[in-house]
Amino acid sequence: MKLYWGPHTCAIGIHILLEELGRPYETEKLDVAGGATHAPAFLAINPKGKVPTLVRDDGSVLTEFGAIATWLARTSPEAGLIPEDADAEGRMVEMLGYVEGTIHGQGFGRIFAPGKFEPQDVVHQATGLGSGSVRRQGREMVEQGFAILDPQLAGHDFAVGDTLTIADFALFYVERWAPQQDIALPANLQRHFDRMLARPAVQTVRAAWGEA
Ligand SMILES: N[C@@H](CCC(=O)N[C@@H](CS)C(=O)NCC(=O)O)C(=O)O
Repeated sequence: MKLYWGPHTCAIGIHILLEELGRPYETEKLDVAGGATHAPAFLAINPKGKVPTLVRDDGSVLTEFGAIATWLARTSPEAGLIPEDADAEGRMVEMLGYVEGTIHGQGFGRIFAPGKFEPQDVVHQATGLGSGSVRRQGREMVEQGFAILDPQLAGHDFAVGDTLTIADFALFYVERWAPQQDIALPANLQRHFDRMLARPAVQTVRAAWGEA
């Protein structure tokens, strides 16, 4: 299978998951910031124009972080990355949804691409006439999201309780964006981030991405 990824993107969580699972895979790096995901050749693979994109061995394409992570975990059941317990599984899906939809999609989305939310805001910033309110709103949403998640990790090593699940790889990628945007991680999330950084799979992928 083949993972399409780009520097600084959420695809890092899927790349780390592939390493953790020890499954054979290849990768292709895209210049996402330069618009490579919107080139016709890539849109023919994933019309959404997004990474992570996974092309499986049968040629079928899977998109969306949670879907890719779920499929990888379900097809490597020995890794135990999806809890058997229904309540814990529900908590895992809850965390995935909040990280992907709210903290990433709504919060960091406003920080990285304010023009998608309010084109005038970008004009105002460029001309010095405005305050960049969309980015500020995104920042507040991220901080609020982190504040909501932080108590859930109190006394736990992982995103959902005491065992590694696919939610850890999602939480990791938004935690990783925080210091890049000068956003302080609350204490429990900082501990989680540090714990993830110490994992060999994370170090392998960060080295491959030129970050370590
Ligand atoms: N809902 C998607 C979001 C993926 C996404 O936003 N990917 C970003 C990088 S983190 C991307 O490819 N952006 C390229 C673009 O929008 O042009 C998922 O969960 O996989």
